Amino acid sequence: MVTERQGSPKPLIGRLVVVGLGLIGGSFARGLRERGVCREVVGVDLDAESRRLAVQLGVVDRSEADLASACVGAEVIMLAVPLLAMERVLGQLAALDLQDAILTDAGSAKGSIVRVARAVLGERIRHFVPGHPIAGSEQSGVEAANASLYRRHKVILTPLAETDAGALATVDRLWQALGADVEHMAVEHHDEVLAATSHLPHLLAFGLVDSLAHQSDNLDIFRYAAGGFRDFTRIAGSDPVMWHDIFLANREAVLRILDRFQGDLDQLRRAVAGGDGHHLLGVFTRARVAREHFSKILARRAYVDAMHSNDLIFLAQPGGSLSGRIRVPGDKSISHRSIMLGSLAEGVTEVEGFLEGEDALATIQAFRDMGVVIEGPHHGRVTVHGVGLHGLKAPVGPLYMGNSGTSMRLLSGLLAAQPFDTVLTGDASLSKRPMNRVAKPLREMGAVIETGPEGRPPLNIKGGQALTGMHYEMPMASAQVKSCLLLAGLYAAGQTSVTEPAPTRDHTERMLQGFGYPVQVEGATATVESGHRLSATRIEVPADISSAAFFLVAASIAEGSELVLEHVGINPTRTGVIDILKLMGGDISLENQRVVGGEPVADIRVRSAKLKGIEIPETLVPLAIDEFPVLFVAAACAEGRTVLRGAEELRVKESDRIQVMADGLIACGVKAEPTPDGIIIDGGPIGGGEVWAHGDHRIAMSFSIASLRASAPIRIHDCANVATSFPNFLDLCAQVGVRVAREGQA
Ligand code: SPQ
Repeated sequence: MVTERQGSPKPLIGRLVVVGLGLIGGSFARGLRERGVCREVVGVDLDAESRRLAVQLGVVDRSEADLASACVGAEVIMLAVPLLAMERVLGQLAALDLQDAILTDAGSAKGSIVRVARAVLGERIRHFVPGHPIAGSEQSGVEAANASLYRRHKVILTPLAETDAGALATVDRLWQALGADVEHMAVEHHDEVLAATSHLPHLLAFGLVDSLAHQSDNLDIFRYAAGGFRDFTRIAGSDPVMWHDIFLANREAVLRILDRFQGDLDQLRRAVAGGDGHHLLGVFTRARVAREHFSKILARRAYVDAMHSNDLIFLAQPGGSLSGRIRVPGDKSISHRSIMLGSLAEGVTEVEGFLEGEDALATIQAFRDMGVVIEGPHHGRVTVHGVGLHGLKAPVGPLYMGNSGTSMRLLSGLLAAQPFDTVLTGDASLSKRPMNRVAKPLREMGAVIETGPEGRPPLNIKGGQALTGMHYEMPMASAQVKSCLLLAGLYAAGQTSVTEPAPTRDHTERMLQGFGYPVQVEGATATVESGHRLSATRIEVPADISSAAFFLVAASIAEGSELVLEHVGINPTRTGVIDILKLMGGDISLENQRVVGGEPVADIRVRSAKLKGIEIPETLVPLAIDEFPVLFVAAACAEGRTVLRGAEELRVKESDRIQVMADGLIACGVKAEPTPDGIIIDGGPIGGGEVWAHGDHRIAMSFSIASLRASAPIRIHDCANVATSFPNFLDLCAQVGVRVAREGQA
């Protein structure tokens, strides 16, 4: 069957010659031919049957056995022969008059090919563009040639210093025409990377299968081999000749990674022999999350499902009422701090009720990167094997904080005092948030910190500085700044005290005390002194009032609702949302109040109520700072006008929460007017509409709740980051009667 060329765009080049009509060369030829990228595609292969099939299948226009006659008038020559045949083919090509033909190749190791090319091509090396498509299939031969093989696959080109820019651009365009994602890399770097990511795993798979096959009880080994063995050794089914070529061609780089791996393997062996469970647990817990962690960093996203990294849409249906009893996930602020202080403590800290949201996971990962062994989270249980105040180790790369401002700001205080350098990075949203609020006072304590432009991330923190305690009058009410400085104060000479202009959440102060570290709190000032230790403890994280807030508003605005939220943290520095809703006429009562692990907790009963607009007292702003997006929804459902002032901090959260909420409310027909430090909202009917969460979890959830009083569906874009603080939000919504789901899954 001959495949017809698609359309007839102007060809990019004249004659393409593909030497080697296997899967790789055949797919390159076929893809370019079908797309009309070359005026003629000529195939060369020693095997007559491959040549015949290539023409018959439409992979090439014609095929030749003789390299010299095939290459007459060639504009681009692609070498897709086995690695160890490259030397021979390059030698033959060097003897031909190829004019200005561009040479390129598809070999999996580059150093050896480049060495040969330099030796045989002389001046013509300028026209050589080494390349490596990272694609393949278990099938082989020209019959498997697939015009789409390279679509969305990486192709690495390794241009040399002398490579002609025009030649490189042409090869770039050819791969791009096949839909490949082309990157450039130095030859040595390519070989190092591939040795680690591809060659070493193949060596291990071949080696393991062969080693087990040699053992006397080999039949039993293979008979009882389960999925793990099959998964691990799948690649031992690859083409032995091709892999033999690769290992010989990329010998130096493979040996380097193999030696490093052997060192790590020896350490594992010693740990097994010596019963060193701590080492084993460290390796296993880190490895378990490493793959996912790195893909998150590469996509520069928060810790959310790659499938939904771009635009996860929530579709919220109008109307409904709420009933039942639910427990929302653990408090985010307390979860972060449990990992930080647990890591710095001496002994093993057990955490219950941990929030398995993406922000708190970023904090766990950061401490794992600094050598702390952390088990879990599993059903909210985390075990932190503390290393003491001076036991953190230098991470090998930047610490990635995803979407989490709390992780970045609190960690900066801690890291400013470590003996090693660190770099803190984050996703697109976090990279826009102000960090001078922590960098400036830390510098006054002697820290050396560089920020990105305008005081934004990344933060480059120079280690080995001797910090000195100081007194700091915070210009803004921020628990993150306060906590950052208190953590730095654990290492600074003398006392460090922080005075806040208004009360903010005091989880750091409470938890430090819970770990046995003395903290003095007098009025608005908290003080720590270095020289004490943290002792491991048990932490029970209460349910997050910031997550409960969505349901407090939901049950208040949806007629006929009655809901109980269990075990919610009601730390007085966090209960502004309850106070504000009560001032608006909300029907909320606290039941079964108790203190758990130093934090007050209650079950909260909420019933629907006729809300009225109010002027929100400015003293309540820091106590409800994260709940304003959903309080704006309450205001939109209230009778009369609600006015918020003194809340300019809302403009520097995961999004500009004043503007983004105002835009969404207006899109739903609500009268909302943003002001520099707040908003004015006139309650009234809510229509349906299309709104954008701008990657801000709290905005996405707030508009989901608004639908309860909407007259038509609300479509909410960019909701993936809901997973940063409230991973099971949609499930709990469904459980209590809020009809919101991922679009397409209602
Ligand atoms: O961690 P992050 O991204 O800064 O999270 C937010 C949130 O809405 O979840 C703020 F956007 O919460 C902060 C909160 O606003 C968590 C926090 C803490 O744990 O110390 C303190 C508050 O921030 P700030 O800037 O007022 O100190």
